[in-house]
Amino acid sequence: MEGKGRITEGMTRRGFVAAAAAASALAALGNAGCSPSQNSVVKKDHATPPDPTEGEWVTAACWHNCGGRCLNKALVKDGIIVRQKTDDTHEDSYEQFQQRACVRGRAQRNQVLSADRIRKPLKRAGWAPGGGAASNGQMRGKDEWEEIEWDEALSLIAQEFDRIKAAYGNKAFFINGSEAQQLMAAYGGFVNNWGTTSYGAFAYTPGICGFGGFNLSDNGNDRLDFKNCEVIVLIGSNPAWSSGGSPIYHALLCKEGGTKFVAFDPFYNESHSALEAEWIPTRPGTETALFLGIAHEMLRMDAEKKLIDWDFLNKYTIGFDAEHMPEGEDPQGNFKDYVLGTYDKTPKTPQWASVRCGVAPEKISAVAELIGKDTKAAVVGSYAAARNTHVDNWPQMLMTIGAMGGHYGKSGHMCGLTTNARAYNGGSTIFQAGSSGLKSIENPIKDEALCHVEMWRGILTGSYNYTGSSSSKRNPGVKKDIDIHVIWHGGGARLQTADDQVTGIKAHRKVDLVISNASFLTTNSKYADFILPVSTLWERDGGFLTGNREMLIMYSRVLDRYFETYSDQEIVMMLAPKLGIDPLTIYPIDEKQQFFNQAAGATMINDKGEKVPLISFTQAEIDALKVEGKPQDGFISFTEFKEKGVVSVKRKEGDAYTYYFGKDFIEDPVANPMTSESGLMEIYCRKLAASCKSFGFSSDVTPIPTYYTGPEGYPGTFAGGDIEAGKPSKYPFQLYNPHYLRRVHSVMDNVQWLREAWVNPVYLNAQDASAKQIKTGDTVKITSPYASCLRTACVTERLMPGVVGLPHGAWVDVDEATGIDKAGSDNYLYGCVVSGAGVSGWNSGICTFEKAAEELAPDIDRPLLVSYEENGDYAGKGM
Ligand SMILES: Nc1nc2c(c(=O)[nH]1)N[C@H]1C(S)=C(S)[C@@H](COP(=O)(O)OP(=O)(O)OC[C@H]3O[C@@H](n4cnc5c(=O)[nH]c(N)nc54)[C@H](O)[C@@H]3O)O[C@H]1N2
Ligand SMILES: Nc1nc2c(c(=O)[nH]1)N[C@H]1C(S)=C(S)[C@@H](COP(=O)(O)OP(=O)(O)OC[C@H]3O[C@@H](n4cnc5c(=O)[nH]c(N)nc54)[C@H](O)[C@@H]3O)O[C@H]1N2
Ligand SMILES: [Mo]
Repeated sequence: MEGKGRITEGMTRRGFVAAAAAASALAALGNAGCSPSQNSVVKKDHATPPDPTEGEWVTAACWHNCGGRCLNKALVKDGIIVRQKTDDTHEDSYEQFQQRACVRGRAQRNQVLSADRIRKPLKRAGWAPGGGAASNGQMRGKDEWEEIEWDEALSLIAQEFDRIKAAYGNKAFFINGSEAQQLMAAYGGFVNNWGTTSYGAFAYTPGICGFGGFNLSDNGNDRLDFKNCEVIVLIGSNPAWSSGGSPIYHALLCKEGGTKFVAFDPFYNESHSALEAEWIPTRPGTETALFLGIAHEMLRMDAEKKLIDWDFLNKYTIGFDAEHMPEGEDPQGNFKDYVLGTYDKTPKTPQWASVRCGVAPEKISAVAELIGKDTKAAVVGSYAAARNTHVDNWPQMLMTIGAMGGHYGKSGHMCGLTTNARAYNGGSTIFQAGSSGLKSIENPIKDEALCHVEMWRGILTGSYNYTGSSSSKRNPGVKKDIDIHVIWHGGGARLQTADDQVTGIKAHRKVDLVISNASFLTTNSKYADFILPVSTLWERDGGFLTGNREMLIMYSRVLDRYFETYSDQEIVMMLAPKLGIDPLTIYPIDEKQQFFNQAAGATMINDKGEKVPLISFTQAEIDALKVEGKPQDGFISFTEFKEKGVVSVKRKEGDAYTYYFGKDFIEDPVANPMTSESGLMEIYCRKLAASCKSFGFSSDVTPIPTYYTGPEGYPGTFAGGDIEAGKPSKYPFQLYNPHYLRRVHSVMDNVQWLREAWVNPVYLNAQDASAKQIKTGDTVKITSPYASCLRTACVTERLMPGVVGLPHGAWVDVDEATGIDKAGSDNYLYGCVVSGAGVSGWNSGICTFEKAAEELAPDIDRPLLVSYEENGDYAGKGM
């Protein structure tokens, strides 16, 4: 059919790249396998550097969820991007640092203009409306694709929606993505989902037990104070890889100022090496045991060494000892007696802890001594240690250790989270964009919502555990029936990034219709029936991005519309009338006006601590934008902001932005209580145990942070989960997922520059690998209780024995003949293990591994999933 390119097998994007290049990439893998390769097959791209004075530098969005949101500029000449650069808007200094882009940001044009960017809607060839056999669901992920006109695609979708709504009602629609959800709310409602994604056990517990906000690094002081720490104890922290922007720079300044770093981590990572940290290998998900051991040692040594801040415990906490229990509770249930083993006859000694967490007993004692009340100490980390099942009390344990040392509310002392783009720089955001002016439409369906961990199982089996519709209103879990017929991925990467992907694929094959709004043949798209190609932020009118607290980015349009791609809002605007909905009820104002509203409403905290308007506008600027608005005064003119792309502040000691976590509470706990029932830090927290139980998943959380285990994680590596008996299970290794430099979650996995630079191996400990005669570069098959995948080994002393590190986010690539994934998709190896408050246990996996029979090609040589011939015809392959 005219204009309907069929997709052919085996087209490789790199067909035109010299074979020699492929050979050199292979050679690089052979000698490194772990580290960036030295050669570059993309040198061609830089052969004749363009003249940076020709063309226009435009601020280009770097919008991905590493959180960095750094300054990225594109040199546009005659509508073509010829070069990229980063922050040179001011001199880099300690007081005002530059917001510089990372490898991914600098490779962004290779994403936006990638050969596999989808240009026109695609329909799965074997799909037909009507549901059941007509949808031919088992072919999802295997079928061919055909190009289809927008109008035809949206009409087919609308007819199928109407059919399904009439037959099954709105509870048949499982919808992701904010714009798609807005449309579906207007259409009568949809089934939503919820989960703990990043935060793990920090998602629901800190507020209940009085650990302040959990939001991105709120527990750290601001960056100017970090360097006052004598000691920084890291618990799962790798800013060099996973904190976009400046955090590793702030950490380095601490090191240069003489701060000692100690790191509890299964991996000796790039940050540890940069900070010259003392690495203490620690098994994933075992921190509660480890810190019970540390608490034991602080208690044991206190009489002699004065480690515990008793005044702090007595004034600001409840439940530490029998004398400070909440009224009506059994005094024997206090924390101190649990640690000392007074009643359960099991003192939580360093030896007891060591068996569980793998840390040598003498290290446990040494760290206990290091974080006493008279040392300026930070005990901080990311959510990583909380992204485990059966650790719902880890945040409370961490809070307890901080309270024992009195490490809150003062200079050089802190305890809790310091993570993502705001790591090493706590405190509220200085710059904020205004509201777009859109009002959100409430979802009429309030009595259904599936937890990420079990949502695919729920859709597949038709039964799930309902726990309330919002995180603030969890109620006792009840089994409910559900009958989903439509999955619409209007954003996010759920099928790739949520738990239990094997079941997820089956659930996708079961329903009548799957739609994916996407720019590439992502995992969501691969198992869909319609792919609606979305524009990227480089092709939109502008917007704001924020990463660390000291800056705000305003990006602009870099490219015209790319082929036939549209924004998610535009897609909703086109689909709504076909469903009988007036699009103006959803978007009464257009995207240009939304942008202006955000700009005009943007604020900053000035040097006196007052919130003031950020951007000034003249009438001429407003007219040029073709929007409605009034002139206003602000800190920076719209034109200057647009040209620079970034605003930031110059910091100095003692300025209005100085921040110490918990200071207000410490100064006056009555006037500024914590969010717990008592207003204090609850080391004994009745509500925490009750709340975790009410989800209906498991009932092992106790009012004080005690040690308990689940079926996987470290105990799962032993037969019957019995660590002390020591007999290995079928899966004797712990499996966990470091966030990887090549990608932002699943984003950019298809960027060839990054594939070449970061090979995405599986990290294996040297002893473990040599016991199986595996060396770096060998292909390894990793098998979990759920499935297997292939990866190339990176054999290293940097990973502790017994642990396997599979980087997070590779797009699954299942060999349909064997069921084995060739891409190393993390969630292909995770199942449905639900515990406590529904935490996704990304670091709680178990596995075994062996040398694989087949040799895996480097990712750079795996074909891109979709490709267009030079003449613009569609010629990719379906899988
Ligand atoms: N096994 C395992 N799983 C994990 C983790 C782990 O460590 N291990 N980490 C977890 C964590 S911390 C997180 S935060 C989640 C992240 O989970 P997700 O948010 O699902 O992950 P991303 O890959 O960032 O997905 C964003 C998707 O949106 C697309 N996109 C970008 N812009 C637009 C747009 O304008 N419109 C549309 N329609 N799409 C757009 C991107 O191309 C990408 O496909 O993953 C979690 N999953
Ligand atoms: N390049 C890149 N940057 C990212 C992302 C990305 O995908 N890619 N994702 C972004 C997002 S949304 C998030 S939430 C953050 C995640 O950022 P992080 O939480 O910092 O990332 P991880 O790599 O999972 O873990 C950090 C360190 O903790 C260790 N670790 C893992 N599990 C445990 C554990 O149970 N105990 C202990 N003690 N250590 C453990 C790891 O070995 C690693 O060294 O990164 C953000 N930044
Ligand atoms: Mo995250």
